[in-house]
Amino acid sequence: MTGEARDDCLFCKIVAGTIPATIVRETETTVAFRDINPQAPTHVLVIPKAHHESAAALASADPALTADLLREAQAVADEDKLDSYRVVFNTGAGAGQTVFHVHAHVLGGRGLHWPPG
Ligand code: IU
Repeated sequence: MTGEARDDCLFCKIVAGTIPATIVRETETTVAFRDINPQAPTHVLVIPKAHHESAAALASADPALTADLLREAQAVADEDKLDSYRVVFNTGAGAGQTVFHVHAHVLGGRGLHWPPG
């Protein structure tokens, strides 16, 4: 069920501390950690501690928690002193989602082109 930790979910394991991650911020509801395969000087993933599969599922289940992710994205940008940054929610395998525990990619520290490809 959405919201409950899953034994087979890598990001639930990062929340639980059983898989290592370079955590940069933690709140009551969220964890932010550096992506292991960074695509920009700042590439941080902000996740809810509760398991939700996608941004869409999270927005339906818990709008306040969705807002927490976006506030934390700004906090990450502030800590890394970014004037501008991009937040990406890959949603669905066709869009590149590989981990089905919702995560906001926070990218910055270099020029970011549009369209992203
Ligand atoms: P995606 O949007 O689902 O493709 O993003 C998953 C990201 O999780 C991807 O950028 C991976 O490099 C990253 N990641 C990580 O930071 N730590 C991990 O243990 C695993 C994946 I597995």
